[in-house]
Amino acid sequence: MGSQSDWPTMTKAAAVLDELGVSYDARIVSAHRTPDRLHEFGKNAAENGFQVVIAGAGGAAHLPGMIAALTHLPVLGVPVQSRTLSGLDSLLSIVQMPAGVPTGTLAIGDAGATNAGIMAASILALNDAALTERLKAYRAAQTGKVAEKPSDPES
Ligand code: RP5
Repeated sequence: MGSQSDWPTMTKAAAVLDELGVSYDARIVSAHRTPDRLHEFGKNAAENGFQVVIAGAGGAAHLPGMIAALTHLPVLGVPVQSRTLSGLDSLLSIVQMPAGVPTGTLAIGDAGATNAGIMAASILALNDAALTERLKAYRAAQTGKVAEKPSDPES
């Protein structure tokens, strides 16, 4: 993520990965404030054993696109909800990548972070039968929580 201030959002991705038993490394890598760290991370991510990168950033959110420029690994971008433009700036900064440098772009905010975690797990599950089973169980449990009829709101 681009900043400590992104962590309340990105922790939603971490929570899903914890639940699905996927190991990860959460780091602060700012495209603007720590460009050398960004370059070092992106260039060496595959060699260092990473298989998927979830990159969350807000505002002028260049982090996901720059990581995607530096690695062939799949990069999932999470537009963090910004204070001034509610994350529309983050979304547009991430989603409009030029052809040839794909950055998967999730929804703005918590939903996007949660879905990035699930999507990262589903990519990894392609080569991991045990993870596939955990992912299927996660999805089934989610389905099982949806009632057919609404209950009355508490007064
Ligand atoms: C981006 O700027 C970060 O990803 C964050 O969402 C936003 C604001 O950062 P802070 O000023 O809160 O550190 O680089």
